[in-house]
Amino acid sequence: MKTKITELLGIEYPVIQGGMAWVAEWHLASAVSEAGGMGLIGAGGAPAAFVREQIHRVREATDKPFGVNLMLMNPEADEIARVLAEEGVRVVTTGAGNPAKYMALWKEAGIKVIPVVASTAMAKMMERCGADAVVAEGTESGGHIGQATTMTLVPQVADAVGIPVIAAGGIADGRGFAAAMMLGAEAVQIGTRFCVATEAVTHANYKEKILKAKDIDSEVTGLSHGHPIRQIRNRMSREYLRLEKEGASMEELEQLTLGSLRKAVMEGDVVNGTVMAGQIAGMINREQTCGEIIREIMEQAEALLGGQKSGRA
Ligand code: TUI
Repeated sequence: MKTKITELLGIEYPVIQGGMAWVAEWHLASAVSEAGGMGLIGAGGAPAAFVREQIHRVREATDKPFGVNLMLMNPEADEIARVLAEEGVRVVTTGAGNPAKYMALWKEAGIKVIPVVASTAMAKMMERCGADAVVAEGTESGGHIGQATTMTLVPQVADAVGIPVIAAGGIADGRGFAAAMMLGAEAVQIGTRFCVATEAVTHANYKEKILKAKDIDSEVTGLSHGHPIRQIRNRMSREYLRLEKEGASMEELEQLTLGSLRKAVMEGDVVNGTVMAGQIAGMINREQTCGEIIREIMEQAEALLGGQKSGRA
């Protein structure tokens, strides 16, 4: 399937992998890219040297295009931004902030820059700064989220900017893909389904939480201090919400969740750790390889978009 995004990025299918902290390292990124999508290394909160090493690992594993997601709250964001330019990474996506100050550096290095946005205002600002495309990420997504739903955000961002729009949040199969195209997207970004991919190093306990989750098993913490995080309900999320209701300070809440994503993803502590995942987790019931996931989504989407949907008219 050819779209403005497959052309821009030189990929076979308009499927971008989410830049999930801890989960999106070289195994997953290279597997998604090998399967014809756009694999991403998620810098998350990692140091710059780790990100550089991950870039080298992906290059050893695949010749296909891949990118890096820079989480802008990373304390080494400035250093990582320089590493991405030095390494000549083809594509950079950004999350959880405004990447304007890195734009000139990255454009000079020939990098395609795709900020993740959660509003039309941010999308327009990014277009003015020289972004090549934007990811419009709805509140259905896992992790750090905005307020607008994918259904409302994607068409409004598509109307607001001239650059291509990638839809994210609540998309995990060919139906979601086809719907995103109808809303004006040129590609989709998928996180939660890739989080349980065979190639993802996500701990088996974390994968199981996603595979067993039902439609309403996620909740949002951090609304009171402006850093909302969607995660699957567990002891940690309940404790956080209890403290938040009692008016706990931001410092106290930060202390509670320090290292909690790592604890869940790497150590498999899905009771006291933070299990970030999107609302679509309820629909994800099988671990599959990245190749199987992408093929399944594209076959289903092409049947729907080609008007070949079976059933009564
Ligand atoms: O970045 C994400 N999702 C994330 S990052 C993350 S790592 C983390 N770990 C622990 C605590 C906090 C974060 C987990 N999930 N998605 C992209 C995204 N960006 N969603 C929303 C935004 C966003 C929000 C506000 C982008 C820009 C923005 O602008 C604010 C500004 O600075 O003007």
